[in-house]
Amino acid sequence: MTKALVTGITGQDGSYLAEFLLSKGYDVYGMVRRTSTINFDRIRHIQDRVTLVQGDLLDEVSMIHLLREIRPDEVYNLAAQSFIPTSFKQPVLTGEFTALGVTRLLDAIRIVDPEVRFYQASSSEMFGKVVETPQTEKTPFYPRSPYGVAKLYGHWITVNYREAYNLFASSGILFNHESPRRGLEFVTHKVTHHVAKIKLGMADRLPLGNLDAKRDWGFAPDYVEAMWMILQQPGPDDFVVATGLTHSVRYLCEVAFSYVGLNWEDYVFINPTDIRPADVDLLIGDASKARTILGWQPRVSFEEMIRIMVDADTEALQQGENALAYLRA
Ligand code: NDP
Ligand code: GDR
Repeated sequence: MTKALVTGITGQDGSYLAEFLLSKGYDVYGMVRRTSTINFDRIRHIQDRVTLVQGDLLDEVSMIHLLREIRPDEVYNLAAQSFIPTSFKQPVLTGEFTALGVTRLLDAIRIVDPEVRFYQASSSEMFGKVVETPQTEKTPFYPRSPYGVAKLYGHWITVNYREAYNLFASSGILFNHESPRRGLEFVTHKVTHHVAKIKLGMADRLPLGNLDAKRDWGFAPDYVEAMWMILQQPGPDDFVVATGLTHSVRYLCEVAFSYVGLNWEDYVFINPTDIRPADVDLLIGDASKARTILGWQPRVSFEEMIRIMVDADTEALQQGENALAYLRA
């Protein structure tokens, strides 16, 4: 049985990746950090089929112990401080988790078992203030937030450990991907959750920041499949994973509100605190390499995904539970 260790298993991608690996017959281990209140909402339905182990990206020794105990064949590093506004408020902590955390894990792999196949969750945020459109694996980087800078470090240290120590260390440069399991602070889920609340009479306004920002938004379950495909290749490499389409936050509002028969302009207002010190205006990925080499392609369209998210939020709110309640088995 192939063994996989997933860091960040309690996050959006970790939960979908764990499900996907289980469906492929993997023995799945998930690294979780110690908290005073446990929040396993996203993995509750698979908790009895995965093994949760304690560790932290800040603590290299904890990861050395885990690798020695588990002896995984594949390691997926999805853990990170992943919210960009928080990275402006906590830039040093973001660097510790999202940048240096990658080195700690790679070093632990080098010490314990250099044969491990390693996946790094790189991000389209590394392109930031884009110098070329659409963005490919060869597009120069220009990050626009402490998060983007930290991800760029994580990306290059992965390349460096591949070249310096001959590790099977690959990265997926994933563009934004969303789902009903997305954190409520990210713009797609913020919008769909508010739309559901407004429709149900539980809210009457939606504060937002930059409506002109454009993103290449895909569906998270499609994207975790690409992560697995990247580690099944004969050698390590980097791949852009994206839909090739871009939409504005304004269009996101139009799609979500019109789905429940409402006009977004009646509810949305600009909240200055939701505007970032520096933003990324436009992202659109060219995933030709992933399509050709991995045979990967997205299945769910942006509009369909937003409708899925509005429906999931509406159902959860109608059940009188919190927005993630429908994830529980
Ligand atoms: P989430 O924010 O939903 O999940 C982040 C995960 O990291 C959580 O499980 C969190 O644990 C864990 N974590 C955070 N800090 C630490 C730490 N110090 N030690 C151990 N675990 C930690 O992110 P997503 O699932 O959306 O994204 C997965 C990865 O992909 C991230 O690295 C993100 O930066 C990257 N990415 C995401 C994209 C997207 O559009 N979603 C696009 C491109 C890249 P806890 O539950 O305890 O907080
Ligand atoms: P992003 O996602 O920053 O691209 O990072 P987010 O959904 O937070 O923002 C997308 C764009 O929407 C604009 N925006 C708002 N964003 C939020 N969160 N809240 C608002 O009220 C709002 N109003 C407008 C933002 O300014 C931005 O331009 C995500 C994360 O998952 C990263 O970890 C990942 O690496 C990248 O996607 C790819």
